[in-house]
Amino acid sequence: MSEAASPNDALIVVDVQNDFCPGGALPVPAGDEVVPELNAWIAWARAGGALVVASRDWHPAHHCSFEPFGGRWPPHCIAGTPGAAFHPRLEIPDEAVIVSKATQPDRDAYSAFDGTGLETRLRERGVKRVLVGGLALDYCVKATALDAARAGFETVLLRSATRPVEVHPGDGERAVEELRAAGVRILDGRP
Ligand code: VGL
Ligand code: ZN
Repeated sequence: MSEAASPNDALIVVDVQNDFCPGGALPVPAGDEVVPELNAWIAWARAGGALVVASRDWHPAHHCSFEPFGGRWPPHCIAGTPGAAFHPRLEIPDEAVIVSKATQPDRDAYSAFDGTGLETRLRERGVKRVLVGGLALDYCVKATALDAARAGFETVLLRSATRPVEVHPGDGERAVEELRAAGVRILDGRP
């Protein structure tokens, strides 16, 4: 992006947590490769006075999305555990807004907007445009960007700053096409 960031922009860094990176409980292939990309976007956001939001999957130990409790995923991102911590090289500013999601045992939530009050917080700050990257492209990044577009924010997918988990091959590209069809701008590369 050749444009500078502005206070009307928000960068949403979705679920860049140890459990979604190689070695974690639910690893996204090459998920850690988003870290330097997102650090470049965080620097861009800070330089222009944009808001930085970091979401985290923050499950109770008996979450309904976990296989032992009838869900589809191995247990992951249990609140307060090392697996739920942000990747150690992710440079989250002190002033960032941290959004914890899927915190109720009986309900999953992929989008950073789902049950978090994020839309209201963005509106209160006059945010018009949101840029979305992180993990995983075909789940929480997709859901977050779709919600942002539906809420009327100008929405940009940071394609180089996200990776898919691809339970089914091709899910990543399908997610990109779904986002494009919903009016989301797809942006490759760094700022
Ligand atoms: C996610 C699967 C389960 C994600 C969260 O952050 O994309 N995926 N929980
Ligand atoms: Zn989860």
